Amino acid sequence: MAADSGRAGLVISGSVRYVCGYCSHDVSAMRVLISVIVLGLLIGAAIAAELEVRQFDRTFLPERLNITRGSVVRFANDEQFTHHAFVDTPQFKADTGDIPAGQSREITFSQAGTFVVRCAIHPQMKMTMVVSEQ
Ligand SMILES: [Cu+2]
Repeated sequence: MAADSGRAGLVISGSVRYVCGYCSHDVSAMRVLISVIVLGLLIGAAIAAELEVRQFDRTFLPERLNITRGSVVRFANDEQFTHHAFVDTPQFKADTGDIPAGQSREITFSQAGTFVVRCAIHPQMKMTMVVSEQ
């Protein structure tokens, strides 16, 4: 890198640090920024994964999930046959309809409370959704 380009190595504390030619920011600062973005995406994915219930082996996984009111929970059918998910209580009712093999449907839990989610096709399938106020 030519010294007269204005992007020459900058000597700080005896080590050479280069400046990005596009944005003039220190490259090591860019690395930190990229790391923060990647970490944010990973955390975002982890949070999103928490609001997913999988249907497998004729069970809901997890069998109990704590969420806040207004959360959208995705019910994903990992099995080779159709499942379903519904809540039918005086306070809150929701129904995904049939969920074909390999597909998913969402329910928005708009009411706080503790609700049993069931599959209309397999009566033994149930899980508990604990919905707290935000
Ligand atoms: Cu089922």
